[in-house]
Amino acid sequence: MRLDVVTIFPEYLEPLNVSLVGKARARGQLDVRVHDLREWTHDRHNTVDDTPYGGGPGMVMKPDPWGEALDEIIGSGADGAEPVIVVPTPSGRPFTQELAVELSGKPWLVFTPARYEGIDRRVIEEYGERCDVREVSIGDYVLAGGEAPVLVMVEAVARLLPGVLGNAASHQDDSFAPGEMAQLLEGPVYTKPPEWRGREIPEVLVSGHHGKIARWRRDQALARTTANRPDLIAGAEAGSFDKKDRQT
Ligand code: 6GU
Repeated sequence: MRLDVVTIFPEYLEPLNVSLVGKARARGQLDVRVHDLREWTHDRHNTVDDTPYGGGPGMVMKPDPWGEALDEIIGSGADGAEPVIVVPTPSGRPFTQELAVELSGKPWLVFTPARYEGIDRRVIEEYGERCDVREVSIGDYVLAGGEAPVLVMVEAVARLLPGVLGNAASHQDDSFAPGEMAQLLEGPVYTKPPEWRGREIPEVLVSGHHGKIARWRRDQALARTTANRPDLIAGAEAGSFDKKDRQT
């Protein structure tokens, strides 16, 4: 998968050299290209923003540098290849595991994190007519720019790529993954030693009884979801609960 990021803070994307994403790059599973938007400015001050038409606080990112950057980057793809353009914005559609899975199936993503009050609307319109453009928010709070959301989205997508996670099964039971535990948060986990500061692990986990362990894990997941995300329980279909699920 190819990933391009256009930003005025390329150094903010340094974490893409580390850990899971960094290793996927080193192995050639990810081709990540971070670009400085100011390379597509032509004035002495490398201006990327200006005052908003209609007045109001803050600054708006000018369309020209974005247009030149995106034309060049999109044009650099293989014959006829078109990226999905992901525009991080608090006004976008929610970034979900479902969207991460969809994006992980695309060959090429271009991220356009903005600072200030966002990008001149005409840029989104223009590329919306040429490519698949997704305006995406990572949650109901406001950040100073889209760079941290790009780190979040790239990590969520990269770990779904074949061969990127050590164990392909390790995202099968993720919170929010489809399947038997769909809509449930993951329960607690334990490792050695069996007793730590007088605290013992739940006995069922060393019982060797796989049915009982599965039942216990599901009850833990239900309890945690009820406490932390009651909206997920309320939104789940009745059919996603079995008769042994304790209803609270
Ligand atoms: Cl994608 N950008 C910004 N600036 N703030 C956000 C966001 C994105 N998602 C949630 N808050």
